[in-house]
Amino acid sequence: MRTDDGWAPSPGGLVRALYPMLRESGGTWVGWTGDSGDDVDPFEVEGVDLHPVPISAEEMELYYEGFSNDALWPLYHDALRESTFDSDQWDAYCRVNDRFADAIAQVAPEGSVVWIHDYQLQLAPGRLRELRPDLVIGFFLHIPFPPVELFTRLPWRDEIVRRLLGCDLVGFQRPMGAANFTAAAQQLLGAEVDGDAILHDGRRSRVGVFPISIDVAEVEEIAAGRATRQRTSQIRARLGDPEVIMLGVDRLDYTKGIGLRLRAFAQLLEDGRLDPTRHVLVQIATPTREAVEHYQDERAQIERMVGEINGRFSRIGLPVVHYLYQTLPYDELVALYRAGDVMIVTPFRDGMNLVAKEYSAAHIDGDGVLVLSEFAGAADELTDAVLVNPHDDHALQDAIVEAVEMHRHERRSRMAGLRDQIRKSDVRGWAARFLSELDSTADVA
Ligand code: ADQ
Repeated sequence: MRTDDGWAPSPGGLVRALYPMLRESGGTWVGWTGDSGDDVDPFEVEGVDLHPVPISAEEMELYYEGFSNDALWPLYHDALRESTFDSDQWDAYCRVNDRFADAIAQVAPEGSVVWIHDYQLQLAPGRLRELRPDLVIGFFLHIPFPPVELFTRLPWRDEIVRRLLGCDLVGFQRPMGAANFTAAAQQLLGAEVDGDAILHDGRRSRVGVFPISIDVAEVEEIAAGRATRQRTSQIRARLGDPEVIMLGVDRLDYTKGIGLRLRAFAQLLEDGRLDPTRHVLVQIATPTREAVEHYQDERAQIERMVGEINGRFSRIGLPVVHYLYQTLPYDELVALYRAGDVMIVTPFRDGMNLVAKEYSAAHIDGDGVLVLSEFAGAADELTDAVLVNPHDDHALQDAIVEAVEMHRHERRSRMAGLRDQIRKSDVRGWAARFLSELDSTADVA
C-alpha cells in the first residue's frame, strides 16, 4: 500500500504471514496497488519484488464491487442476499483474472511455485496453466465454497470449477468447502475422484483443508505491552466501569450477524436478564464495500437498531451500546479485546473468522469468554467457546447469558483451551503447511 513515506506492506494477517516467507525465498508478489487506474512499474519493498497489476475504475465497479462482491460473495455465504448475475460483470471478472494470470506468467521463473488467493481470482489458475504448464500452482479460498445446489445457480459455474482445476492443490478453510468443491467437479464436469484428488482433462488436482490462523506471538506481544494495559484500563473507565463489557468486532458485512447480536442484546435488556447499569456492549464495525447497495442497507439497519437500543436503555453520559463505524489501529483493537469480558462472534456464515482467534490470543490474562457461531470456520477448532446457532434467537440469548454469568473457574479453563488451540496453529504454520503440501503434490502429479 501507498503511505506518506512510500510503499509499505499492507497491515493484515495474510501479508504478515507471507511477506517474511517471500523475503526469505526471494519471491515476487503479484497484486493490485489498491488505487484504480494506477499503472506502476514493478518495484521492491523490504527485499520483496512487487509486480502491480492495474485495475481501472470501471473494472473496479464491474469486477470487484460487481461480480466478486455482489455475485460471488452472497452466493458463497449461503445466498444470504440475492446475487446479481450480470454478463458485463462476468466479462470484467474474466478480463482481470486473465490479466493477473498473464502478469504471473511473465514473472514466474521456470518450474516455480505460484500461490493464488481467494474468490476474486478463481479463473487465474486455468489460464496460467495454459500459458505455463511448468509451474506448480496452488489456490486458497478464504471464504466458504457453497453446496452444489447453491453453486449451480451461477451461470458460469462450469468455467470456475474447470479453471480452478488448473491448480496442483486447491485449499479450503473447512472440510465442508473441500467436499462441496469436489462434488461440484463431479457433478458439473464429470470429474473422477481418487482419494483427495480430482482427475479431469488429463490432470490431477489435490484438494486439501488448511484452516487459516493469526500471528499469535504478535497479538500476545501487543497485549502484554504497557501501553496496551494502560489503554485497556482507560477503556474500562471510559465505559463507566461496568461489570461486564461485551464486544463485537466485524467488518460491517451482512454475513457477520451484527443485527442478530443487537437484537439478542436488546431482548435480554427488555426481559431484565441483562442490566444496562451493569452490562454494556461495544460494537466496532469496520467500513467495507460501501459502494455495494446491500452494504448500505445493512449499515442503515444496524445504525437504526443501535439508536433504538440506546434511546430505550441508556442513561445520560452512559450509552448501553457503544458503536464505532471506524477502522482502528491494531494496537487499539488488541486493547479492546483485552477489555472485552465477553466476545460475541455471530456470523451466519464465515470462512474462518480471525477476530475470534485474535480475541483468544489477546487474553494473556487467561480470562474472558468467547461466544461463537457454529457457522464460522473457527468453530471447528475453538470448541472451548460457547458455541451457538445464531439463527436461533433463544439459543443466542441463552449463550450470551451463559457467558456473562459463567463462573470464573470455567471461564479460565475454557480460555486455556482456546489459547492452547490457537498456539498450535499459527499463521506461519498455516502457510508453511500449504506450501509443503503443494510441493509434495507437484512431485507426484
Ligand atoms: P474477513 O471477512 O475480513 O476475512 P475476519 O477473518 O474476521 O473476516 O478478519 C477481519 C480482520 O479485520 C481481523 O484481522 C481484524 O483484526 C480486522 N478488523 C476487524 N475490524 C477492524 C477494525 N475496526 N479496524 C481494524 N481492523 C479490523 C476473510 C473471510 C474470513 C477469513 C479471513 C482470512 O471472510 O472468514 O477468516 O478472510 O482467511
